[in-house]
Amino acid sequence: MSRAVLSLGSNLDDRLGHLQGALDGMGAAPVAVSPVYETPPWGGVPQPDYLNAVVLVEDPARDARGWLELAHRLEDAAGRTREVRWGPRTLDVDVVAVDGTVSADPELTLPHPRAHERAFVLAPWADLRPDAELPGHGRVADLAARARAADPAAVRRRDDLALRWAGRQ
Ligand code: A4P
Ligand code: MG
Repeated sequence: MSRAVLSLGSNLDDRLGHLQGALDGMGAAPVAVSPVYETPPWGGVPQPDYLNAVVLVEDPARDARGWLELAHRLEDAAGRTREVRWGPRTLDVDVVAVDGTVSADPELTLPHPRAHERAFVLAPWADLRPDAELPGHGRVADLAARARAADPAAVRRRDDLALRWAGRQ
């Protein structure tokens, strides 16, 4: 059984629609879907605010590389283009963690090298699994609290927006 944590982000066009399209494209893999957060852009490139969410997925047939392939397929389906690193995008799907895997491979670094400092990943993940561990960094709820304390404006939960999902929570 392979379990992964996927981070979804969008800051162009129909942002919620892009997140919903990604979730729908995951088929039966999602086992938990986070609330949606509005987040100012991280990384210094001027661009619109993002909507971000986290999805926990399981699929016995997918290894770590298989989750990255799914991420890229979902980004392509949303018409994602790559012009500027950390620039605006219709859809970003990052593989945050796969089981307890640790890897420095630049094609698929695990856990995601910037996840531990990103409130837009940690806050939605902590809503779902506060006691989860980000390998090498600690408990997700503690990391989320630290990131939010460092920048209280980094995430704002949008309870007026929600991803539609028929599975169990
Ligand atoms: N790659 C390596 N490890 C991973 C991983 N764990 N998950 C490689 C996904 N990809 C991984 O990605 C560049 C390369 O990273 C890929 O070839 C992949 O094999 P990319 O998607 O082509 O480019 P990118 O997304 O612009 O670059 P990067 O460095 O992945 O950016 P991030 O870290 O994804 O940041 N601000 C807010 N508020 N919310 C956001 O969602 N997202 C970004 C993108 C910037 N600022 C943001 C947000
Ligand atoms: Mg990315």
